[in-house]
Amino acid sequence: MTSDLHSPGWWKNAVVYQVYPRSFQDSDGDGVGDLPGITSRLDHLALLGVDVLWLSPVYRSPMDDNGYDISDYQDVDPLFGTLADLDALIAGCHDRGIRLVMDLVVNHTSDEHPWFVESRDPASAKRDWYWWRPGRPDAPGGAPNNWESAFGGPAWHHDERSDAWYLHVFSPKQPDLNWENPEVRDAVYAMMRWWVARGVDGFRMDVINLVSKDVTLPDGPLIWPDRDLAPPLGVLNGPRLQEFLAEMNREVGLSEQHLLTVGEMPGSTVALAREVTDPARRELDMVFTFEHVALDEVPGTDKWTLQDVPLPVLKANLASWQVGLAEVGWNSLYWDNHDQPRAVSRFGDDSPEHRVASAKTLATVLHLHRGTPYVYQGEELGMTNAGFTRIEQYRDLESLNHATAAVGRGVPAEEVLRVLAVKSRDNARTPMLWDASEHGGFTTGTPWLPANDNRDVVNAQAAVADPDSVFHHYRRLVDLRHHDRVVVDGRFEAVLPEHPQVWAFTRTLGSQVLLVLANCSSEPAHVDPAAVPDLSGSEVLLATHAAPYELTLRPWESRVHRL
Ligand code: TEU
Repeated sequence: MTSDLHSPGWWKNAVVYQVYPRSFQDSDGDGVGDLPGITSRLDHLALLGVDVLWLSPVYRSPMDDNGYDISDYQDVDPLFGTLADLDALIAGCHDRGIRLVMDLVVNHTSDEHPWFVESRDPASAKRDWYWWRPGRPDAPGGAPNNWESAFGGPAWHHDERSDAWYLHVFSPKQPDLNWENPEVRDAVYAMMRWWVARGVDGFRMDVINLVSKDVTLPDGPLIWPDRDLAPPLGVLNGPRLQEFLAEMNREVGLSEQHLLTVGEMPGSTVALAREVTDPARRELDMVFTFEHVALDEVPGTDKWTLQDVPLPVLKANLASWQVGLAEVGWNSLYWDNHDQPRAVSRFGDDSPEHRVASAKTLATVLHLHRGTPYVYQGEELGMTNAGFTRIEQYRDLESLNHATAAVGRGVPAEEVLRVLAVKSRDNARTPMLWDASEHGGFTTGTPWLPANDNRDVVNAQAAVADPDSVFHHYRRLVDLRHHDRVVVDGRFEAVLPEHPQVWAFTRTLGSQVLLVLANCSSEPAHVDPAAVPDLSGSEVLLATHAAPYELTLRPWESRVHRL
């Protein structure tokens, strides 16, 4: 059956659904989601109509970063189940015509991975598998350079055993692998082949553009006035990135077997993405850009600053990727994932009055762009941010480290909490809401993060029962993509790029033209009839509101017209 799922370029017609295992469905009452839980909910994905399940990490892990710190790449953590449970999930997906994509986290391992444990011995054959360096007396704290970790604090950890330092771009429990060493790359490729043989259909590659670094490990520019540490720019998009990607593709047979590959690439530009996703180069199928999810931070700072995003800026950013990858390459499309706040709270209006329409309109806009859309669990219900008001409610190490550091620098605690409530990764990690019961049907025990308060209104059971729900709107969008070639292949053209409220664009394939009109505001918006194609005689394929279809759009009203 699996082979039927793999034809060349199949992922261009596909919609991917991301599952964050910890928060999807608990089956054994320990308050943490698990593999049997996911398998028991596959009919929800089938009803939505998605083609691919991307599974965030379920590998053995000390769970410092919820499984993005892996201590055994070829086993399942007991918290989530067993390898047999994973085989059952893969089979359950394939039975429904859904492919399964694994999260591949190979920029770093856990510090408890046997490779790293061995490498702590300076005489070990694995010493060079990681970035061990002597300290530098003139660098902050005596570390090898001035890099700050993505989770705060220095990116180097001193190991007393050999009086040397190792690099960790993320937490100290996530030492970076040294991809310059061919043995490291061979070990990674062998592990990937093992998963392909087990039946997985592709890989989402965690921070894959960090695997090639500037080997001189140069100090970063000091851009933060209050810190002596700098962003580790030398780890991004290194000189051997494309060589490594091509080698991986060849050695694992990624393109050859038509497996889906998507590289998470913070700091990627359109130009780099175009090269990396050029099918002729056989590197990756698509990448995740970070540009549009960084627009709401103050430039030159970190993510913990708030800035309004004028609609023309957001539209222009997505349009630049559409245009840049129009002839060569392919886009991924996303609002949400396990690291981002909830889209309806961030880009929409999560008030009771506008939540449903704004969630639908954001979905319409995204899914009508050219590229492969990704839906993050609960997005299809219009799930909102967590609404935490106390630091004790947070579990994410990035959020907690930031709070400690910011308070230490004198930022008032209320201000820290205000920003966390908007930006913390835990906003996306509260339990999936299945029904209106105490923990939203996620667990019979005590959930590791509390279920959102609005589960009486926002839950899958209610959404499936209501033909006008956000869920059924997503289902129609998936269906439209599956049945209308113009959604997949049509050329993108922005309309009204400067309009402060309306997101409008056309998609054209041969004589077929679709026009998307979306009011991305909570006020009525007027569209000048002279500025858009003639709508008379057009067919409305999908809309948030019932007719009449006028050029004054109601708050968060959106429509897809076939001209
Ligand atoms: O995230 C990569 C990444 O760039 C993070 O710094 C991300 O931007 C940050 O969490 C946003 O605030 C990936 C994973 O998606 C994330 O969950 C992991 O924590 C991280 O890599 C390390 O594996």
